[in-house]
Amino acid sequence: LKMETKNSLKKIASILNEGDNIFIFPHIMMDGDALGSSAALCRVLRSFGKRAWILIEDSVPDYLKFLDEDFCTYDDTLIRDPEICIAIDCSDLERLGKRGGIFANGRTSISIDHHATFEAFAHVNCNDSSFASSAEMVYELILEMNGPATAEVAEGLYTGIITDTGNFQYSNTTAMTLRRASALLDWGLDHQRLIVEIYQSMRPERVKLNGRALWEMELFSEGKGAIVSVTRSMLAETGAVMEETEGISEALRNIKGVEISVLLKEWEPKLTRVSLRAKTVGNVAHIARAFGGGGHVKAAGCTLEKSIEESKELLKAAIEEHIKGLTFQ
Ligand SMILES: [Mn+2]
Repeated sequence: LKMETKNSLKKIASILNEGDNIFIFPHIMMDGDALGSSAALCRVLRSFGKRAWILIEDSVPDYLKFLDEDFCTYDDTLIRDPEICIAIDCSDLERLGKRGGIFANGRTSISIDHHATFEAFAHVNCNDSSFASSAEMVYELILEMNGPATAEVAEGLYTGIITDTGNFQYSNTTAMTLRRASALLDWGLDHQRLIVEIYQSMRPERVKLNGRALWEMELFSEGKGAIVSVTRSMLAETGAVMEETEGISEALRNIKGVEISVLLKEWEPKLTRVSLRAKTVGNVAHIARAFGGGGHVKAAGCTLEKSIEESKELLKAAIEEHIKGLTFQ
């Protein structure tokens, strides 16, 4: 049975309008889009007098902490019998981590997502990869709900938009993305403050780790592939944590001629997390899928139960193969 994946946001708005006890689920290892969209929606639901919480299982990254104004909880008993469970920015059930069972307990479950590799897992699914961010879908949802157009709601949505488009650099950026962003500025959003919170509040350890890791980058496939590893020992050397590798694969992709960049993270001795980025014609969702992962055409990821060295060889071979099949303009 193939599930309907293109339910309308209008339909979701009417379901949310009917419910009073709502759990929101961003994906594990939340990013700016998952948490920003969730925070905006949570705020709107509460403004209507509903009980809404963002149920999480891992920590809120430092650069996003400003978004959590008592929205996030680890306590799944806060709402005993949720009428609605809504997943945001989750391409499949695995992205809910250990919360899958709680999600399924919702009398109505909803999923809003913009990943190209979506697999329906809720009662009501709305997946549309023409949106650059889930935040833009939630923006449209909030309009359908006649939610308050305030600076506070705009903050979460704008965070989702800028982080998922690389500040409007990525090819997923559309005219509609810019129109929505523009509308959010009209809502009174403090753009400068947001940029400082998200991008200009790094720990010095993080900047050091970036430099340490990038120093050992390797180019392959005649300079079209670039790969870098972050090992546990680099963390010890610099005092940074693994979450502070965000942005390293983008930095690699900035190199002239590089089409595909890879960041390998030594999560455990036999567990390597991989971030993949493509620049123009490459499709990293395709590569990630071959290793059981997924994501977007130009930004994807996967996890290998292998050492960082073994993972590196496997990824390099797969990317080399992929690059050979590409036609560059
Ligand atoms: Mn997203």
